[in-house]
Amino acid sequence: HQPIRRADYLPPDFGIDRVELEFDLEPARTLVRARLAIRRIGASDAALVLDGEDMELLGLALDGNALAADRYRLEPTRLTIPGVPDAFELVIDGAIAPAANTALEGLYISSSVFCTQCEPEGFRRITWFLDRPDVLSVFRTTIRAERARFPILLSNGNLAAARDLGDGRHEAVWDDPFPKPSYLFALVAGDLAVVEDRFTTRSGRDVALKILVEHGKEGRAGYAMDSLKRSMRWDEETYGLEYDLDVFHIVAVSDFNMGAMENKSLNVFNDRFILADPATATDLDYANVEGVVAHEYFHNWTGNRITCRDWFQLSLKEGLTVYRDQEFTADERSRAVKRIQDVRVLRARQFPEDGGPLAHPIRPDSYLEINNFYTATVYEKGAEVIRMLEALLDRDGFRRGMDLYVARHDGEAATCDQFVAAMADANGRDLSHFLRWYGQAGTPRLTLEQSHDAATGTYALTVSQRTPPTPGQPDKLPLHLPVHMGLIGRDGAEIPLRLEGENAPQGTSRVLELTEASQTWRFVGVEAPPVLSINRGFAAPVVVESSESEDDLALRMRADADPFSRWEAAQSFATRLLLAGIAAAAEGRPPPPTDAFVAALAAAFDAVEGDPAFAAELLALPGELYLAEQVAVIDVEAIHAARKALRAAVAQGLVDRLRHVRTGPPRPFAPDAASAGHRALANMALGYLSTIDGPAAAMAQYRAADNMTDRFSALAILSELDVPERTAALADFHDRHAGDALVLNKWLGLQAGSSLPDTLATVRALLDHPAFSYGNPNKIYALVGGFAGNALRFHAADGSGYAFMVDQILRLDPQNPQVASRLLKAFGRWRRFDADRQALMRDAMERIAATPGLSPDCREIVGLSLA
Ligand code: B3K
Ligand code: ZN
Repeated sequence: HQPIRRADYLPPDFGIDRVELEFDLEPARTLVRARLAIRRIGASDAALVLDGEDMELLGLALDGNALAADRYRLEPTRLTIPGVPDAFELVIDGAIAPAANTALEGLYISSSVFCTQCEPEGFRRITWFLDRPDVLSVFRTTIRAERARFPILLSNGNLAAARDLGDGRHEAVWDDPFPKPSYLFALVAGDLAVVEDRFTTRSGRDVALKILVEHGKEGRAGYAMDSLKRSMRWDEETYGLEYDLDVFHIVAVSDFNMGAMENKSLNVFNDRFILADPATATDLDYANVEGVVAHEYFHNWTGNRITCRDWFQLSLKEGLTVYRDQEFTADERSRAVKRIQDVRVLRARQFPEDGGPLAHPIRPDSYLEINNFYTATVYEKGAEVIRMLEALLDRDGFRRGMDLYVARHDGEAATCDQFVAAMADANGRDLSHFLRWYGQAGTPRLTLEQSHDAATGTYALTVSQRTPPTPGQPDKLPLHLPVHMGLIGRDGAEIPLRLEGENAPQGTSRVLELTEASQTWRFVGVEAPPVLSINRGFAAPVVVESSESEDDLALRMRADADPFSRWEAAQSFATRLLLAGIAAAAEGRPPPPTDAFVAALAAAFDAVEGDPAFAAELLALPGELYLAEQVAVIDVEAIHAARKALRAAVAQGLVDRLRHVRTGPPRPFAPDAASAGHRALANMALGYLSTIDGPAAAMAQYRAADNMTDRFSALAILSELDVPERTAALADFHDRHAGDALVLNKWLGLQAGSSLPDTLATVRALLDHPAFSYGNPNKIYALVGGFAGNALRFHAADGSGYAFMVDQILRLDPQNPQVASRLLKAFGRWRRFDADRQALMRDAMERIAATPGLSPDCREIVGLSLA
């Protein structure tokens, strides 16, 4: 396995204009015939080299003539045919074994349903092909299967024909008129229930919407359908982008490596992102269903109509589509709360990635296995880069850029450069400096210098940037980024912002453009030293190193006009105390005084009465992963202890307010954001109060709850307490939901994430529980992944957590390398720990590296991690 490099990109030697596929489906052995209309591009006399893996070749015919074995060369990953004409038809007969496909790439079976996953390189497990995203073809797909077991036969596009074959089998033919790369191909066949609705596009196209789920789960597809319709409307209203076929299918399957897949008109979903009802789904599940349904739908334009030239451009579609789904949720729910939640995720997952051995730019330069690069950096930082363009060009300018991008590249496979060029050209801007974001890894750090001259009423702000080195990139260049800021007076009022040389103030919140290593801005008409509010809305994905006083933080917590910055001020204040507490815990000293913070939090809390969702975010202390990033040497016990101590102090200090939150009449369940906000705050209060009152209230809520959010929140609180109620509630929850895999995954995950000391023993025992299975990625992520995310127990000082994870990874790698390699990333930050843990983690990874037959997926991650 040689690394693939971005710089080596060459256009294909051949195009495939038309693909006709015929499937004779049988779980053990499926026959696939591919009829390809191939045409040489350019003047070379290159041989035709098709990708293909894990298939049996049954026959090859070129323009109707069978090819003898000496006319081609078959190797494990490719099929080479030299001396082909400039235009010809190739017919390939092959056989595959879907029932034996445990990697869940290509054609496989999930609970008796045939389904496919072709992105990024799964199509080459279905037939031999130019399996690269810059080869766009029109597909016709014929599916034949036994009618009783597989009454539903689906592929991309419109149904062209269906007939009975007389022998208990039937056939369906699907035509997709839009040229697409092979990674967007999909096929589904099985016995599924159909939930139907309709949508009329704004130009009057009547679209049939069909969501297919396991029989009996029809009642859990309503929220997904509603989300789909709202997404379709939103894309029309926000970007003028309409759906383009007469049918849109979503199929929910239970065995799926990731969240979902945007195959043209036939999205395939992990069922956890479709199924939701009050008794089984939490508010978070509802929000995830909405977000993922929207994300996959939005790919129809950003991904499918305009696709990627090569996989290095993955962020072209993923960063942009994440940005679009974030904006959809912001419009549908609360913009401030959505921003806070996205920043939390970015800081907990992407910042550590960007600061460790797996750091890579949003457009990577090389890979061994592209599946390893579906990362928080490509997705979430990629979305932040798009968001910065919006901040720099403003909303209208961004929309002009999107319009030009679509007009220029519809029907093409494009690059990130072309996207940025469309943004630049539509706005008459030079964005060449901005492009550095695509090539430079690492999280920039901003430092600030401020001065105020009372005599002239001038306030000067100097912002400096520095990006720490990352593997392979020792020296970093300054980036072009928006500095979204405002100034606040001591009275809490926003100060009008007038830069030196301007005739009049331009609002109270503005976006400055930082392009140099260091830049200074002077504001006039500033009578007294102001309080700076910087990186409002988290406009740039950076760390701001600030030494703001506690008084300024407290002022911003209650008075900053930007709600994100209010939350951010609270997080900064809490982080400061927690870092002091971590140092104290490590040295066995008492924690620092918390009165000033608690008072500021109380005032900030009082100022947001009426927005419970936001109040809940204010009360949520920085997480352990985030805190781990802020210290020189990670001490998981000290982090856990410090956080626990601050939680207790906040509970004591805010006890009256917390109790007040818990009063009031019960509200009937509704999944909307406002109702969810009330539950979020009530459950946040319950968690704090349990540190004072013990388990009784949580147990009472657990028993009385009429929805999963309240029941599961109570269970999560109990699961952190070493009390008899814990055991009782966990047992009850299991029995109540026995047989419901998605709910039992929550149960597995909760136990795997518990901070109680016997967690590893529990997890080991659960490996043998009927609710767990190594064949299902959701269960693996819940139990084994849940344990890997349990910093306290995974990093147990005796190395038991590491040894356990190595066993699990090695067991999974041969059957599903994608899942194994995701779990392996848990070892990536090993250099941040103390010497003993470093040694244990290195030994663990070396054990993996020394395993014969290790997948390229795991080999790449372990290689990068140890380098
Ligand atoms: N595009 C797919 C991801 C495919 C990942 C393959 N390992 C889902 C999404 O981002 O919408
Ligand atoms: Zn996506």
